[in-house]
Amino acid sequence: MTERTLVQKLASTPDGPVRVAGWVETVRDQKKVQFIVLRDETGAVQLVHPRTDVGENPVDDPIAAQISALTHGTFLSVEGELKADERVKLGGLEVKIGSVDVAGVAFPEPPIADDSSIDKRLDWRFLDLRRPEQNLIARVQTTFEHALRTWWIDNDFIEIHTPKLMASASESRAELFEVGYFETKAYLAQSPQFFKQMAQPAGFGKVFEIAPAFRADPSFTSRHATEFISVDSEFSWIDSHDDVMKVHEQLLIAGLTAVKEKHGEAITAAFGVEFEVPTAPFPRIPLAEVRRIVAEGGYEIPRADGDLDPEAERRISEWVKANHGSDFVFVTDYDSSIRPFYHQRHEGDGSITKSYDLIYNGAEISTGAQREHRVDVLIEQAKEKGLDPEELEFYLDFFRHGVPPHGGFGMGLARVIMLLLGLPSIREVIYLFRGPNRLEP
Ligand code: AMO
Repeated sequence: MTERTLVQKLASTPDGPVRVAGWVETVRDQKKVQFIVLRDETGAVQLVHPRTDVGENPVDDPIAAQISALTHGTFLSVEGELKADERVKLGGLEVKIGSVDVAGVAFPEPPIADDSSIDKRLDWRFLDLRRPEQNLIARVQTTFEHALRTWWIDNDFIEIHTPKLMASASESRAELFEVGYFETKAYLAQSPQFFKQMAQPAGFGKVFEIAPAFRADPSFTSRHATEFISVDSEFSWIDSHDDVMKVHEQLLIAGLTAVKEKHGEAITAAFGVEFEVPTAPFPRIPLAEVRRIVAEGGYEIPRADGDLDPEAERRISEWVKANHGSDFVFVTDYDSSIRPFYHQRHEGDGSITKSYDLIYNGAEISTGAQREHRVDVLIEQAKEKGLDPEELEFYLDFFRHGVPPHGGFGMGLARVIMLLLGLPSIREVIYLFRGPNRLEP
């Protein structure tokens, strides 16, 4: 049997015998000639079968009968003759069918169409993922993750895998998933926060992890999932959160450069987005200043001393784009009252933390900070937040046996991809979305 050629490779394959395999996108069953558009994971190709003139006896053209019976979505393997032909709109080539081998028949009525609602499409996610745009999203994410990993490895970071089953909360008591654990109970990790920090007293220096995180967040926004991939890094010997931001922006530049090089044109064709690779340094604006800018722009943040709401994020992003030409902005120096106990506070002004949120194209993608590594201060801050230091003993021990100053960040992978491609929801970019009312498929 002729070896299978991927559709993408046909353009560089000489005319002659080939075998292609994929699923039926369309069939045009005409009187004299039949066409199939066959798609595989790399693209689509036109297959052609000129009907044999069989007069009153159509069974004498068994291939024609086979093609007429094909349903949309059926997986086929086809042997035939490849021929370059400029007149063919789809890729300037076609394959004249020699034989058709049906591998997996599809029901005649596809359960979803291109204009189905996102919920319906997610019900049939494996069919939805056959769309070329979905294939591209998955490739963009692959390239992005690979580039991040390469950057970390080139810069001597160690990859860690922290447990997702935990005895206590990792971010906050709210939004915690509880699971039965033999005679007791466990919690799903909301973040690798404590254990990536543990790598610092462990003497690892610089670490990263790309792994799931779980939040029992009941909201139905376009940017929240109950399970998401968290891109995390943590490293020692920093002087402030500015050192964390420097790593963060270099990492993102590496990731976006790779995506631009490999998929820039395809992204523009599929999503109409012409994204720019950012340059360092990204603008840095303290939160107090952001509040002022947003207020001057005529928007009242609902809670004056609270976090930015989505509208404020959108507005500061717009302002930064207009005034600094940047798609990214680090909003720095968050109030201690709205940050976790482990964020280090400014010397001389304990009301603000050495922390930041990174906003990209209008929405938060990341939180980072220098961590408090002085155990007495850490205990005080935990108590102030209403936490019981006894429950945190395992974590506090990290800081009792020698630890360097350190910091890091966590970044939501799906949010980055969504905002990069200008898509309306993370549901579009997550392989299988998990939300309050979605556990299947
Ligand atoms: P934070 O809670 O801000 O910080 O989370 C970091 C980033 O993770 C993403 N994210 C989510 N993505 C999808 N669905 C969710 N429910 C969800 N929740 C969070 C966001 C967010 O910016 N430990 C700290 C990070 C650190 O300081 O290192 C943390 O988890 O993109």
